Amino acid sequence: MFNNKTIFITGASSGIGEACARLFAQNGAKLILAARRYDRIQQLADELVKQFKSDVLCLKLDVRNREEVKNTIENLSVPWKKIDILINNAGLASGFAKLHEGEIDDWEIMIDTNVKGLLYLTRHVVPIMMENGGEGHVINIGSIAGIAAYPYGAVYCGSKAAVRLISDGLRIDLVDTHIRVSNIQPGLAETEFSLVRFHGDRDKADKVYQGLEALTGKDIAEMALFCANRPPHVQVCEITVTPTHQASAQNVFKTEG
Ligand code: NDP
Ligand code: 8X3
Repeated sequence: MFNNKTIFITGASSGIGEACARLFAQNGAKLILAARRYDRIQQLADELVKQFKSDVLCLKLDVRNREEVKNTIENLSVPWKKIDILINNAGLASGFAKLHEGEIDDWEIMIDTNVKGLLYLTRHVVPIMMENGGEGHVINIGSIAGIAAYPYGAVYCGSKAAVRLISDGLRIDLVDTHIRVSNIQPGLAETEFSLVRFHGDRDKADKVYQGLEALTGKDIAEMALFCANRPPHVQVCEITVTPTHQASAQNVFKTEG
């Protein structure tokens, strides 16, 4: 389905990004996998090469580092420079606190990754798409946190609200091209997300998903695949997807126990 298409996935070392890598590989795409944990993406690449004979390029990349993003993309060799789809997935919540009691370092990490990192990648990849005849697709992983704020999440929610409007703005800027822009807004998905948010506290992380059948990374990857394989005249602007027992960020039905 994606033969000869190159998909650049940020945050491919875990969760939704890893699931996107697996699903797009299964569907014949060439993959550029980026993350800070190089060993993880290398291991994933080895698996995908074995399983699907995929063509994979691994990049150790911290999306917060503006120079690193610029140099990495500029230095891509010719066959890899034709990027068809960018999945801006790298992101995180760091901390869970009232804004006036929060750790400023947590805010810096979230805004630098979720907002500025996504902007840096987009700034350097979209011109490549423009050079490729104005064809391409930017798929951002936003969140239902970007639709309505919830307690103890003001900065994370703000960062994902930014992703929502940046996606809308980019779509406006590219309206006279064939480049599509999609914003996927998941609800609770069981990945390493909560472990990262609670700074490695496994008990707190597990409690987030207890009593609920949460989404999986694969569920979200399937949304990305759906956006990507629409006919060229169809642009999926936004998808909001939650577990069946989640109606909004704050309205979740959980079973006892
Ligand atoms: P994970 O923690 O499992 O994965 C996050 C990924 O982001 C990792 O691969 C991590 O790689 C990467 N990442 C984090 N910081 C950086 C950085 N500075 N540079 C490069 N890569 C980075 O969580 P998810 O898979 O759940 O999260 C993926 C996206 O989905 C995020 O944007 C998140 O906000 C969003 N989301 C998640 C939801 C959920 O409930 N899980 C719901 C809604 C949205 P590494 O550490 O190796 O760099
Ligand atoms: C992650 C989903 O509801 O924990 O963006 O913020 S939520």
